[in-house]
This record gives sequence, structure tokens and C-alpha cells, in this order.
Amino acid sequence: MRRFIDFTKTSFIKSAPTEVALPHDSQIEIAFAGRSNVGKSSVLNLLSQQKNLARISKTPGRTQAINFFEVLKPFYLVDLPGYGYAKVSHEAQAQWEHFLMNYILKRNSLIGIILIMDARQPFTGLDEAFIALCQQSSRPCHILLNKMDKLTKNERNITWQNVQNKLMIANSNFTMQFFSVRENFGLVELKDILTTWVHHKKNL
Ligand SMILES: Nc1nc2c(ncn2[C@@H]2O[C@H](COP(=O)(O)OP(=O)(O)OP(=O)(O)O)[C@@H](O)[C@H]2O)c(=O)[nH]1
Ligand SMILES: [Mg+2]
Repeated sequence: MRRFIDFTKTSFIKSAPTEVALPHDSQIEIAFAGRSNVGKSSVLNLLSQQKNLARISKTPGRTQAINFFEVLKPFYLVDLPGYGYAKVSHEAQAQWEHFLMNYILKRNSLIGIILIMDARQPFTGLDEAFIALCQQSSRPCHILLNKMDKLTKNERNITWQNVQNKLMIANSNFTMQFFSVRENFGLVELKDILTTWVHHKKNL
């Protein structure tokens, strides 16, 4: 059987509210992105088998920061704040978008992006804009359609057809899977993707 990277020793490293605070020593980063409330922190906690890992850094009022977690020495997972958070001011939103854009386009150590969407409402306008940004950055992007447990079997089939069409229209080489934190569904596939990306970059 294939050996996956061990994510259970993952630990919180730092919270970077501005560009200058981004860590300099990281060599390999994979970022978790998506709309507010889609389950980014929940996926990170499930992956690391630690109930409160992603919440450690979740200080109220600092939601605009990028949070770094170390899995192994040169490999970080990065929890990006959710986009489209209505309670943030326009100015803060614009600043955040600028920061996010620079991070996705220019961060040397960023080797891939996990984009999480709510399976009940995938490909919103903001998701489409983020996808365009990922395409521009030429980094691989893997989409998790999370909260699959909220869909009936029939809804899953319809959703899968719709989202496949979306990706084909975008003419992208993105990959995609259903996921459910609640039902612990899709974790092996996700670990497989993450392990492949990291090994491709460096033999850890
Ligand atoms: N039913 C269901 N609920 C989920 C699932 N994953 C996460 N949730 C719930 O969705 C809510 C938001 O989860 P978070 O992990 O905080 O979402 P987030 O994307 O990190 O949110 P922000 O940090 O605000 O951007 C919580 O109440 C979770 O329990 C899932 O697979 N199924
Ligand atoms: Mg979160």
C-alpha cells in the first residue's frame, strides 16, 4: 500500500497578517482556500487528527491573517482566511484581496492549492474569480466539494455533472472530489494528492 505523509504531528507555526510577516524559511507550502464557512479549518483538523489545530490561531479580529502549520521540516500547510466574509469592511476586504493575490501569484514556495467549496453551493462568483487567479498562477489546484453529507444521492449525481461541466468550460487541469468532514469521506484521496505534490517537489 502507498505510504502517505504523516499529518498527525502538524503544529501551528505562525499567523501572518501582512506580507512582511510571511515566513522566510518555508520551502514547500500547500494552501487551503475557499469561501468563509466552507470548512477549511475543519478539513485541516481532520487531516491532522487534531480537534483544535486550526482554531489555535483563530483569534477574533485577526481573520485577515494567513496561518502556517508545519507538517514536516520544509513542508507547511497554509490556512487562508475565507473570502467573502460579509462582516469585514470594504477597505479590509480590498486589502485582503491584494494580499491574497500576491500570495497566490508570487509565493515561491507555494506548490499547490486546495480549494474548498460547499457541495450545496459550488462555483459561486467568488470561487470563479479565485479559480481564475489559480489558473493565472499555474499552480495545481485540487477542489474539495465539502459537506457532501448534506446532499442526497440524486443531488450528488446532478452536482457532479454540473461541476464537471464547469471545469471543462474553464479548460483547466484542476482535479476535484467530494468530501465530508462529518462523515470522514474523501480523506485518503486528499492525502494522496498532497503526498504526490510534495514528493514531486522533493523526496521527503
Ligand atoms: N455537515 C457538515 N458540516 C461541516 C462539514 N465541514 C465543516 N462543517 C461545519 O461548517 C462550519 C464551518 O466550518 P469551519 O471549518 O470553521 O469553516 P472555515 O472555512 O474554516 O470558516 P472561516 O475560517 O470562517 O473561513 C462548522 O460548523 C463545521 O462544523 C461537513 O463536511 N459537513
Ligand atoms: Mg477557518
